[in-house]
Amino acid sequence: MTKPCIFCEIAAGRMNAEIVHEDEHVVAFRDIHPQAPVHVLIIPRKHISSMLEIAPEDAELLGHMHLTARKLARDLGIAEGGYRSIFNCGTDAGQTVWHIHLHLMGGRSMGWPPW
Ligand code: D5M
Repeated sequence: MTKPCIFCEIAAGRMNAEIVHEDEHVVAFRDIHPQAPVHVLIIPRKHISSMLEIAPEDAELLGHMHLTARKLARDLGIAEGGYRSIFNCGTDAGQTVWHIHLHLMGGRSMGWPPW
């Protein structure tokens, strides 16, 4: 039997996570290995394994993910100082969970480029 997708399990409420937002289309929860004082993952309820797999019909969903990041940045107090929102796509980019997730990070100053 194939292992269930952990982010689908979180979205379905079958696995614990510190949820900070949920609606019909997305769920947002604290990253288990935070890399910044605020580090949240925003995921679609729909299973999409990587950003290579997004389709034209997902455009509205992806826009909603970014609007959710903006809302959470304000709610969690990182909008003023600035925040980073990123998708890692594929192994070289550091993707480890194969269900797309938008990292929302803030609360400290960050360097560029990321290594
Ligand atoms: O990011 C995957 C991220 O997912 C990584 O920062 C850890 C986080 N993670 C993994 N499992 C969990 C659970 N169960 N709860 C919360 N956060 C989790 P990537 O871009 O794929 O490297």
